[in-house]
Amino acid sequence: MSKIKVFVMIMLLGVFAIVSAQTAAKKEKDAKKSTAKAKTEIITFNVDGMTCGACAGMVDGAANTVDGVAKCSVKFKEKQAVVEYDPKKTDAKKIEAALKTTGFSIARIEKTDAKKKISEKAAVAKKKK
Ligand SMILES: [Cu+2]
Repeated sequence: MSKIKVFVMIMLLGVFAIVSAQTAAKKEKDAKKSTAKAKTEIITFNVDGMTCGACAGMVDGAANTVDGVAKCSVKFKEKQAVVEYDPKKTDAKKIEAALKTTGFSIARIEKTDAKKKISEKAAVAKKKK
């Protein structure tokens, strides 16, 4: 075998090693994400002053700037922002502070670890309307 062929083979092996290492790292990251998801908490804020979907988008965007926020659902009609977060990475105070940067009036309503409670309350709220 010529020196060039050996060189090319080594290069190919190197590229393969890098690609598989990256794939492994990505898998690990995804696994971490899913385990983090299992331990999230949900907090609901009352958001006063929103008038349209764009306002809700602003609040949603502000919540998502916080590291540790997994999900955020903002409904301007209900004047509510429901934020799902990883308590190991962030807390209600930090999320509240981020939401306040939008200029809307923000007030913490409740904190619960059970998603079920939220959906039950949402169902009750719907019935009232
Ligand atoms: Cu608006």
